[in-house]
Amino acid sequence: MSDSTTDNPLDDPAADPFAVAAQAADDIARLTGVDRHDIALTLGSGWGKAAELIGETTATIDATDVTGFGRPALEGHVGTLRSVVTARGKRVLVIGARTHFYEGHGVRRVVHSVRTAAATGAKTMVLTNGAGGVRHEWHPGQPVLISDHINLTAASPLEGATFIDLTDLYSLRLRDLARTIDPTLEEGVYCQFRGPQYETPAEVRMAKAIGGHIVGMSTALEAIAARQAGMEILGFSLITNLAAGIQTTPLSHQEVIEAGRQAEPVISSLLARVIGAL
Ligand code: 8IG
Repeated sequence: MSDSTTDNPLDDPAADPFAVAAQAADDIARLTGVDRHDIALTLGSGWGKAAELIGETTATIDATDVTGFGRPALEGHVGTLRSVVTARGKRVLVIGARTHFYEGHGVRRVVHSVRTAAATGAKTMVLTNGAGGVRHEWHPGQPVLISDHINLTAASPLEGATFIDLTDLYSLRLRDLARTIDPTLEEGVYCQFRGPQYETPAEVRMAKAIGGHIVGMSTALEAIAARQAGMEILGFSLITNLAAGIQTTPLSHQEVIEAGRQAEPVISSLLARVIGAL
C-alpha cells in the first residue's frame, strides 16, 4: 500500500507495472471485500453521477490507499474507487481517479487504473471522458460513442517490441449494444492530444483532415493498455464544447464543467442502462 506522502512504486523504472497492478488489485479486494470485478468503468468529466445509477455501492475507497495510485491532479476530480453491484449481480469497479498524460508522471501511471482493473478480473473496460467536438452538427451536452482513435501523444503504454492488434479496439459488439439502448447515439474517431492546453484552430483543422471527430486528452492510451490486458472496450465521449475554431468563442474550463453538469443526469442514466445490459 502507498499513500500520497510515500513514493509511488511505478516511479521506479525497475518496477514491473503488471506486478504493481496485481498488488493494487489485492488492495482493492481487501479494502472492498470484493474478490473479483466483472466490469470496470472510468468516469470522466460529466459522467460522475453514473455511479449511483448503476447499482448499489457496496464499498467506496480512497484511491490513495491503493498501490500505485497518486493524488488527483484536479480539485473536484474524485479520487475514489467504488465497488458497485448491478441488479443482475455484476460487480463493477468504478474508477473516479484518472491520471492524465499531461500531468507528467509517465504513461505507466496513466494506465495503472486500467491494468489494475484487469487484475481485479474485469473483462470489460468502459472508458468515458469529456471532450471537444469537431463536427458542427454536434452540440455541447451530447454523448457520442468512440468508434476508433488517433493517438497524437507520441507515447504508448506498450514497452519494448510489444505488437498489439488494434483492429476493433472499440468493440463493435459493445457499440451495437449501446445503440440498442439509445439508437440515436452517434459515433466518432477520438484524437488524443497531449494537452493540457486546448488545441489551436489549426490543430483542430488537422484533426478533422486526418479523420478525427472528437478531441481530448485521455482515453487512447488507456484503451491501448486495456486491449493489451485482453479487455473488451467501450468508449463514450461527452461533447462538452465544440473544439477551438469550430466554436467561435474561447474555450473555458468553467464552460466545460458547466456543460458536463447540465448533461450529467441524462448521460449518467444512459451509461447506467448500457452497463446494466453488459
Ligand atoms: I472537456 O476541446 C475537453 N477536453 N484536447 N480539446 C481537448 N480536450 C478537451 C476539450 C477540447 N474539451
